[in-house]
Order: sequence, then C-alpha cells, then structure tokens
Amino acid sequence: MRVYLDNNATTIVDPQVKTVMDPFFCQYYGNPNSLHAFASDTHIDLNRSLEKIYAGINAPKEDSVVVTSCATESNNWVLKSIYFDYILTGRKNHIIISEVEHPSIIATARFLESLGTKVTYLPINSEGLIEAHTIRDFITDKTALVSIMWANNETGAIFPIEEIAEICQEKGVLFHTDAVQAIGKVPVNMQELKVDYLTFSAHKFHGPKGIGALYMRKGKELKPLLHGGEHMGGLRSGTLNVPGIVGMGKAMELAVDSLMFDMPDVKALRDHLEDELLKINDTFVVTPREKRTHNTMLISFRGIEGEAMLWDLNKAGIGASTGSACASEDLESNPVMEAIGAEADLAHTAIRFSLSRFTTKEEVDYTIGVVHEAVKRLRGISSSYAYTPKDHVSEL
Ligand code: C6P
Repeated sequence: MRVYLDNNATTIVDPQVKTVMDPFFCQYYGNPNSLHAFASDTHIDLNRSLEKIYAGINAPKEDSVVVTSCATESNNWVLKSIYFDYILTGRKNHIIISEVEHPSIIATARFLESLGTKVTYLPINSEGLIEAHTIRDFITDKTALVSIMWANNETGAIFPIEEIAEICQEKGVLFHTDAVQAIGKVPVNMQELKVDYLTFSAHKFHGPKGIGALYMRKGKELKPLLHGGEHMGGLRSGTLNVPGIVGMGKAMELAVDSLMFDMPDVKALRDHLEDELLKINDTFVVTPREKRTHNTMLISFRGIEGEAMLWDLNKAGIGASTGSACASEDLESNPVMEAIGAEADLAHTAIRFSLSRFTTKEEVDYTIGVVHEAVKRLRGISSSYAYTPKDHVSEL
C-alpha cells in the first residue's frame, strides 16, 4: 500500500483541476499579452479564474491579487519591497516576524538583517502558539512590518491573525500573513480582516506547483520585485502561467467548498490517527487539537530519531516528514520543537503527519499498524531507550 501523509509539503492535484488546466497546454497556448486570437482565446478563462481566486479569499475588487510563481516569491517580495521602500530610505529600520516562520521568511529576514535591518523574532509559547498581545511589546515607531504566518506548516498551530492585524492597524504598522497552510483550512475573508498582505500557493490546496499569489490591500501596493513587463498591471513581470492560473482558480473554488464539506471527515481521520498513536508510551503531540489545522499533527516518539522513523515508514510505502520539506535534508532538530523549548532528545524525534481530503480510513488504519511496529523495532534496537515490549502502549 502507498499512503501519502505529507500534504503540508504539497498535495495531489485534484483531477477536476487537472481537467480544467489541460486545454491550456496544447490548444489555448497563446501568450495572453499578444495581439491576436491565440491570446484572446485565453482571456475569458483567465478572468474567470482570477474572479474565483478573489472570491475564495473574499477580496474586494479594488484590492490586488497578483499572481506569482510560488509562496516563496510572494514572501520574498513583501519583505524586500518593504526594505526598499521604508528601511533603505531611512524612514523605518525594524521588522517583526515569528521564530517559526517558513524559511522563505526567516532566510529573507536574515538577509535583510545582514543589510542593517533590525529583526525581532517573536517567540511562541510551550504549546507552539503565538500570544497576540506580545507583539505590542516589540512594535516601535521604527517598525515597518509585522509578518506572522496564519497556520504553522510543522504543527498546524493557528495563530491569532485577526487580533495581530488589529494591533498592527492600531499602531500604524503594515501587516503581512503567510496563509499558505490556511487556505482550505480556515475561512479567509479579506473584507473583514485588517491584513495588508497575504501569501498563498496553489500546490498546498490541490492545485498545480509553480503558481501562487500575493494579495495587497488597495493603497498598500508594493513596488514590483520582478521588473520587465506590463503583466499583472506592471506589478509582476513575466509571461502569465495560464494553465497555472486556471488551475489555481479551480483549486481555490474546491478548497472553499472543501472547508464546508470535507473538513469534519479529515479531522475525524486525523484525530483517529492521533488517538491511536498517542496510546504508544512516551509519545507527545505539540499544540492542542482545537488550536490546530484539522489535517496536521507533529508527534514525537521518545527514543526514536525522526529520520529512522521516516525510513521505516517509507519502506512500508508511507510518505510523512520530520518537518518542512525545505529543510528536510539537513538532519537538524525540528525548529518548532526547539522554539517551544522541547528537551534536546525530543526535538530530534518529531514526525509530521498531514492529511488531505483524499486520505482514506484504510490508509490511516494501515499507518497506525506500521507506526506501532516501527516504534517497537526502533526502540528495541535503541541504545539510549530502555524498552520493554510490555510497556509499548498505555492501553489498547
Ligand atoms: N512548506 C513544507 O514542507 P512554495 O513552495 O514556495 O509555494 O511554499 C513555501 C511555503 C511558504 N510558507 C509556508 C507556511 C509553507 O508551508 C511553505 C511550503 C512546505 O512545509 C515545503 S518547504
């Protein structure tokens, strides 16, 4: 059996998404900016797809949703543009991010730090959560931007974005949220939220890879990161990825429906998996369930290196991860586990299971069996963990 439980790294393209994209490879392949019918053939679908994207986040028409190549680009764009506009010009000198942002925010912030920007890395608490009020302590009159992710990719922890946005507005500071792990998991309503910039990426909600977007509130438009053409109103140059945009539009429409129709089932499967794995002794999950996205669990098995567990899972056909795919080859301990102050021997043991609306009960039951056997095997050969088979589970 092959089981995919790494949906926070990327998701399968929904077959309905693939179907609507297909004609735009070999039939309607014109460059939308050209001046002939091959170009105009794409216009109706492009416009409809953009409308679906606006509708999915309930963005007012006057705001901008600019298509990019991925969330990494959108995140880089926000931080670097703020640097050029506010920090390089000497108006401000400070940005605030959380210490558990995705590497596309953390590495960009470090780069800006090397250019003289002051960066505050907002801490998370022992449950892996951000307490909104702590932001107040760090905002100064020199703060240009606060950038806090909506949902953490490793734990699924949902951060209090509404509250943080209110605080930023009250203090007159721009606010960006990386909503990559939030689309299709929490309702996103840009008419109500006081967020200035919002990042998302289609491949995290059953759309294609290589296409994402940056939402910008009217009046808060950023200078382009990529220059060279008039695409997207001059805000983001480069020939439009027509199949990608059409795919992202359909994927967004399905993600919003899924929030209503699939979420309870996915949550029930995740909870079942979690309940059965937590029966194993010396096992811990970060962040309470009700404060997490419904599909995610970061679980530690004391005494078992995360990579060793992944090896056993992979051999049994199961794809999971030790955390963010962007940092999966460095064998470092999980950064969120470190940030919550987990003991050193636990920080190396975290495994992320992330489900989707395509995950089945059979797959979850199979995974439960494989993980139990893997724990017995790996603890049995561990030199640091005193293992007795009779102590494997607390209750079964
Ligand atoms: N996180 C993970 O395994 P791209 O691929 O550039 O569209 O998305 C980057 C990105 C940005 N923000 C968050 C919160 C993310 O989770 C990701 C991608 C994957 O967790 C791959 S590193």
